[in-house]
Order: sequence, then C-alpha cells, then structure tokens
Amino acid sequence: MPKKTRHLSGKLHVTGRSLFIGEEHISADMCHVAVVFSTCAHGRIISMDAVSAKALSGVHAIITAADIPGENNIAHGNNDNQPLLPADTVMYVGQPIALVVADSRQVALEAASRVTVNYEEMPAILSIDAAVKANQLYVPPRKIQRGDVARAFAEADCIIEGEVKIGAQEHFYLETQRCLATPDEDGGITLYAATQSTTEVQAVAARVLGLANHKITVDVKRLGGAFGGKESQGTLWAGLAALAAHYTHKSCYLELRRIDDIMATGKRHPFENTYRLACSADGRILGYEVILKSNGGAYIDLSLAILERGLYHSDHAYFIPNISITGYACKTNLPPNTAFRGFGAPQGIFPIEIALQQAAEKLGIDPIEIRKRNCYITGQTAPYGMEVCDPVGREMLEELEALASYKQLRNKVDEYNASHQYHKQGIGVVPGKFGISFTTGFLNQGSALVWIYTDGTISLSHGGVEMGQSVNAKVASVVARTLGVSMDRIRVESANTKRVGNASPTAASTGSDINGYAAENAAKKLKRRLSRMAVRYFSERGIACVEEDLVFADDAVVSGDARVSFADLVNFAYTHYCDLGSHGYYFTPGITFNREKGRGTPFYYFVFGAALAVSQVDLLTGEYECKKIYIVHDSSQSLNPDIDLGQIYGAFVQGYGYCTMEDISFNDKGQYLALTPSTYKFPTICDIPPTFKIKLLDLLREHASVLGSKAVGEPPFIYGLAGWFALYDALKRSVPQGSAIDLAFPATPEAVLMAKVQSAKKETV
Ligand code: LUZ
Ligand code: MOS
Repeated sequence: MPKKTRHLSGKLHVTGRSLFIGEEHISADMCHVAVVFSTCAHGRIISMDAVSAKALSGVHAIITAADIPGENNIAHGNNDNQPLLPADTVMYVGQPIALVVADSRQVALEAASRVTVNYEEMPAILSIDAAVKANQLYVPPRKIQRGDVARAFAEADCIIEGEVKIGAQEHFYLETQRCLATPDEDGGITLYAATQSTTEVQAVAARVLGLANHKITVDVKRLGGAFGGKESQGTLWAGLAALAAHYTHKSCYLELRRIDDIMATGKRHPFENTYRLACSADGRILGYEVILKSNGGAYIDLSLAILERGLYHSDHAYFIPNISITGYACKTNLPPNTAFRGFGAPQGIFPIEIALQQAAEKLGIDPIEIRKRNCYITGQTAPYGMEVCDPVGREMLEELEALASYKQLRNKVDEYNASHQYHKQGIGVVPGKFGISFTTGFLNQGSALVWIYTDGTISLSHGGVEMGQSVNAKVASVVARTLGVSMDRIRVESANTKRVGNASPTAASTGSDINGYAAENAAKKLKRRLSRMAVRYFSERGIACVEEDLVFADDAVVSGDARVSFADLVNFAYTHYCDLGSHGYYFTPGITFNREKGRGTPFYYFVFGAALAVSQVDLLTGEYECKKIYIVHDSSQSLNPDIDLGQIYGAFVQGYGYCTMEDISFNDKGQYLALTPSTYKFPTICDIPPTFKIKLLDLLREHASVLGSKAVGEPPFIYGLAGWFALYDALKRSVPQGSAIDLAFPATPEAVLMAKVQSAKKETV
C-alpha cells in the first residue's frame, strides 16, 4: 500500500550511497571557487590587492564585479537591487566581493585569504530601532485593520501590554551552500545547485551572464536540508559558480565552509513586536493591537513576503473582532535575512500567545481554557476578511487535553512544585493554525511530467525539490494510487528545468500539494488513454467492457473476471500508437490579496493542531529539561502518516530550539559571534524527552489538498513554542502570584536565570 512507503532514498542514505551536489558530474580538470568576503558591514571598496593571491601556483582567475557580462543584480522581485558582486559599496559582513578560481579547494581558499581589501567605512545600521529612526524601511508600513480597537480597549475589563524581542535562527542545514557549474557546448551552463528554486537560479544566472533562460539548465537531485535557507539564498552561490564557469570555460565548484556559511547567509528574521490586548472578565478577546518590526538585513530578499505571513498569522487561532496589525520591514547592514520554516508566522503568533497567557494569569483562567474560549468557530472571518474554513482549534485543544491527561498532569506538576524549592516544573500549551499557500499568489502552481516506458515502469519528474522531506515519495504515491501500480515501478527523477520548467520554489509547505495535484493530473490523462486501450485489448479477446467499469489496482487493469497486467497493457498500448507520456499542471484556485486594503484570500486552507510541553527548571543555575511533549495534529487523509510524523517531530524540535536555545548575536561591527556548533547551541537528540506523543487526526473536513491530504512541512514548527511557555510557567511558579516574569526569547539557561533575578528584584522593591 503506497501509504506505508518509506523515504525513497532511505536505503541509499543508510548505506551512504546517496549522492549530493558536488558528488556527481565532477571531472578531473574541475576548478574550485573560493569567495573573498567583505569584512566590513557598510563601506566603500577603495582598493583591492590580489597580487599575492594570483602568484600562487594553481590559481586560474580572480573575478570581480567588472567581469560580470550581464546585469549585476540578483534581487528577488522589483523592490531592490542586489549585486552578485558589489562594484563599490559593501552592505554587510560576509558579502562576496571577489572570486578566486583555482585547481584545488585548498589553493583557492588560501588565495582568497591573501586578497586584501581597503574600505572607507560608513556608518552601519544593525538594529531595528536604528533602522526605524533612520527611516530605513523596505516599504511603507503595512496595515490590516478591522472594527473599533479604541472602543474595545475602553470597554475592556482586562488590558495586557508588552513588548517582545524575538531572536533570529540559523538554518544549520547539514549540507552548506554549494553549486557545481559546468559549461555546455553552446555557451550555456548547467548548474547542479543547492537550491529550493530551480527557476530562480535559472533566471538569475541567465540575467547576470546576459544569457537567455534556455541556455541555463538547473538540476537538483536532492538537498542535504534547506529549511527555507535555500529558497532564495541558493541563488547567490549558484550565480557565482555560474560566473566562474562562464569566465574560465571550465567546470567550477563552489562549496562554503560551515563558518563562512553561517557568517555570510541570512537567518530567520528577528522581530521586535509591541502588543496590547483587551479582554472581557471571562477572558474573551475584545481587541488587539500589534506592531511587528522585522530586521530584514541588507537586501530585501523575501522580507516582504515574510512580514506578510507574520501579519496574516497575528490573530493565530483566535477570533479577534477589533484588531489593528501593523508591520515594518527594516533595512540593516546584516546579511539579508530570509525564509525559514514558518516564514514570519512564528514571529506573528508569539505576541498573541504571550498576551493570552498573561491575560489568563490576571483573570485566573486556565491557560488552555482561555485559548479554547477564543478559537475561531465556523463562519468567523480572519482580520483580512477571509472565512476561516473548517476551524477546529477548539477540538484540537480538547484532543490535546485528553492525550496528555491534562487535569492529572496539572495536579502532578503542582504537587511537584509544592514539594521542591529550587526546582520548578511548568506546562506550556499552544494551538496551531497555519495558512497554506504562497502569499505571493502566482507561485501557487506546479507541473509534472510522467513517462510510462514499454515495460510498464514509470519515470516521474515534478516541480518539487527533495530536501529530506520526502516530497518525492508523496508525489510518487499519488501517481501510484492513480494508476493502481506499486511504488517500485516509479523512479523519481531529479528536479530539472528541462523536464519541469517554471517550477515554483519548494516552499510554503506546498511541495506535495501543488506537485502532487500536477502529477495526479498527468497520471489521470494516462489512465484515460490506457482505459481506451484496455477496452480494445479486452474486445480483441472477445470480452466486452466499458471504460467506466475498469479498475486500475495491484499492477493490473481488471473488468469483472477479465484482467490484464499493467505491463502487458502498456506494451499493447505502445504497439497500438498510444502516447505514453503526459504533462500535468495545477494551480491553486482563489488566492488573491489586495495589499492596500489589507483584504483577501491568501490561503487555500489552514492546518490545525495543538501542543503541550512539560519542562523543569533549576532555579539556581537556570538549566532546564523538557520532560514531556504531547502533540495533536490534523493530517486529514495523510498521503503518508510516517512521513507526516517525521515532519512533526522535526518541526517541533526545530521550533523548540528556536525559542529555548538558539541564540544569534552579533557585535557592533555587524559580525555574527557564533559560527560553529560549539558556540551556537541547537537542539540535539539529548534535548528530546522520552515522552513524546503525537496523535494524527483525520477530521475529514471539506478543505484539504490532493487526495484529501494536508500540507505538513511548516505548521508543526509552531508547536515548539509550547517549550517556551513551559519554562515561563515554571518560572511563574517560583515567584509570588501577581509578580511579572520577563523571560527572553530564546529562553536560554542564562535568560531563565536572569528572568528569575529580575523578578526577585521586583519583589523586594
Ligand atoms: N515563500 C514564499 C514561503 O515565497 N511565500 C510564502 O508565502 C511562503 N510561506 C512559507 C514559506 N515560504
Ligand atoms: Mo520555506 S520557509 O522555504 O517554505
């Protein structure tokens, strides 16, 4: 049964035989590319000295902006210009300013380190505050409003106000940024690029080289992780490798060292948000006002789309009758911040969750209860006017209470706290509601190409990039189910611009939805053609049947007692002039948004769920441990429950690391301080508690995607926030009721300790 399929490359992975970029298509005379990075956050390049670099034996070329034959602009969209290599002004530490091409990686790196650059330093803006003061915004502030917020506050029984600073996050994909560029015979270039977007790499490489798009081929077999870090940011490195290959007429390979990757690539956007919440005495939200400010870094990249997703998730799972949401995207001299699983939604969701948590405390309502009371119900609309279809937030929280035996759990935690002075436990709960679709409407399209060969085996190409999430297994299972064949008949090909052009980035959790639908459409066409052939096959053998009665299952086509194997039918079809190749296309209907009015339908549907975490804090050291995790999640008619579970485990852990341990800091020169996993703490297997229960629900609702399934990549990231709230709750249990806790995000052990100290100080005043 396709539903039980394993990861298609599982065997290759565990035996170490799977190939990643830079492990295939290499040649003996291949060159290696090293990058000269800016060490200055903002400044003019006065001079560059590459004499001693050039003198090294094995160095072929030093390439600068002057060598770019086409347009020196790799910007995403029309709102900005981002040079491939800056001609005079550098905008961030880590910006590539020159390339060294050499025989070996060692020589290339050594030569790059010998290039010296003199800068005339200019003032660097690093913080959100400084950018706002200098009016360095990518676009005028965005707004979404509904109702009468002032009146809601005038009528409120309880008002909560606060400010939250939310940290960045490093993707730490195992495979760093890389690209192998090989020249074609006609002046074109083939790029084996670590990217989630074959299309954007193709277009950008063509633009900077002054070539037509059809001269650039992009091929991606699989990525060693991406998480959004290769949605737009693979493009820069692929563009540089393409430039090197174009310039030298040789195969050129560029692979970032880990420290360079962390130094030079964008992170999840840090946000600074202020919020005000107005509630009635029974905990109903009357009004909410929130201002989101993101640190976008030195070029616009995906900052606008990320801010938008933040705005669209500021209500989270809750109906808010009167609301005002404002968003700023700030321009600073950090590497351009970029897509990261969740894409602005976590930063938009956190303020309403902390506000509700604080309202619950103030009003003496259970934190789950206050959330349940405010969840969307059928017929209610989001602040941007779209009806929230199939709202099941409340049901999810009830399922979660049952899964975690919440009442007993609460009692146990209270007992523990009553008997321990220096250790406290806490419970954190968050629901999840995540909008599915690219908010940039036209990206919601996919296509697929299916060939059935004469022996009945199948070649499948689709627009999605395999990055470990098993999009290939899911899309293949759609084809297998549509044609009634086993999975081992199907070979999924690399993502390649020649087989699937104009593919959208594999992002926004839509990979299986849009490409799965496209593959289903391609397979349906083949099924119709094969059905006609089957009728003919049977009638030639004296069996009368009609197309409607045929069943495609178990690698055969059956009509009553008559049966033909899939392979025999395919061979019959081929010899009777039947086209066995098919292209399928799909676009998500109904996605529109009016940015001036702040109204529209940015999503096709929502994914719901809820999570609960129990953590224990050592009040003397700030150290803590997550003890238990419970998650309920609506996968509807999952294409593959095992894959969904894998995504939920992974997303939770990534979200948990984000809000409790991953601490990105930079100095006043705009340099990131932690460039290795020895100084940047992210979660490992040791941080995962033995109790980690996930329950997949199939609520069989109206709005879902291909074969009744739902997207799963990003929505469970939100569940990680439960880990932050568990720490917050534990700290609350250590201070007298009514005193405030100011816990940082991420809640590192240091932050936990400081939060305690701060509240203790407040108590003594
Ligand atoms: N990328 C994008 C995304 O271009 N638009 C989106 O809405 C989005 N959402 C999540 C992740 N990547
Ligand atoms: Mo993305 S954050 O590449 O879906």
